[in-house]
Amino acid sequence: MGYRVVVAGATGNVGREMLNILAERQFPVDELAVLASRRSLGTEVTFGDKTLKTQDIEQFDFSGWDMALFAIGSDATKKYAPIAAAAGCVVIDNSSLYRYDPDVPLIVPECNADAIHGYSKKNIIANPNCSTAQMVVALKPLHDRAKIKRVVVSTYQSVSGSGKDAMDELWEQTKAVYNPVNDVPPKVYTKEIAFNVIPHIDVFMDDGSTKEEWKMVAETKKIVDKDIKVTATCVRVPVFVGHSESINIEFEDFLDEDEARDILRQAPGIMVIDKREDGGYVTPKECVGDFATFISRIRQDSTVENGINLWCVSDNLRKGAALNAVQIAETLGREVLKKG
Ligand code: 2RA
Repeated sequence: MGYRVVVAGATGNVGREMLNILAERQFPVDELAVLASRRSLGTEVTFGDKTLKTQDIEQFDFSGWDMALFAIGSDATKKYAPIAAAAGCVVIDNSSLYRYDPDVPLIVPECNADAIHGYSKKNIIANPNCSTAQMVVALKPLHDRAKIKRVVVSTYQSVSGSGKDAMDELWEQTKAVYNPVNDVPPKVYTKEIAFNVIPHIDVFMDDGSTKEEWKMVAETKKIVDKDIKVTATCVRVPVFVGHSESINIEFEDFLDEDEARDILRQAPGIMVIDKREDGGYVTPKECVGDFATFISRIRQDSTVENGINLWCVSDNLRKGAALNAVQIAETLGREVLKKG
């Protein structure tokens, strides 16, 4: 016996990946409902070898459904998550709405699966921000061995993190560079993204950081350890899918680069590709469609007493969103609901 599963936001980048990954990982689905806004009503989506028509989330009755994977943004989540939760359907939410709520567990299964038992306070579980998810998968095993004091991270985030319109904008602007007649002014972003980088993701905060950078700090503290100091600079780059991160880590205790590499090699969800030669590292193009968080360029930072630098790449639609949400669903099923 399996689960009655809802995917809300099934026509978006993340919603479609949720369906792909539920099928790829053969999640025990007895029945599946795919929901969308009225604007996308009736759109067909695929789940394995099946084609399903989206239903109107406004009219949907969540009672009797085991779990709902939400990829509908914070505003819609604010309206529908409490309705689903009150109907007894556990919500696994990809928006940022509940991530910082003390009554809602924020889960990356490789890091803090046990925290899932706190879901029953609101019947909601939060999925982290994409740039946080891939980073904490690397930080947690190293923190367990040598206690992290401080993290300095620079991200190189793909446009799919902003959705389909941003991917179209990159594509059209890139084409226009070779065909100047069709000037494509910025719409999703504040500046041209083709052949450019933009040091601004989400809104600016009072201290000069952006909300994306604040999220990485707050979420790392909630998932790994509240005492870790994190400072982030989040940058949008002209890549379609795949977030990259340059991560500098300072530990309480010394950690040799070879031991760090061995720890990461054995850590769940991580693939180490790290050779000090041409092509001995991962780039975003190579991570697309993969479940793994790839780690390269592991090396001592000799400018501080106990420092390590590394390069981290992962498919932001997968580990950064849909895969992590499905892994939460797997953990919920295995550890809590125990059907199937
Ligand atoms: C981004 N992390 O990359 C944000 C939301 N997905 O745009």
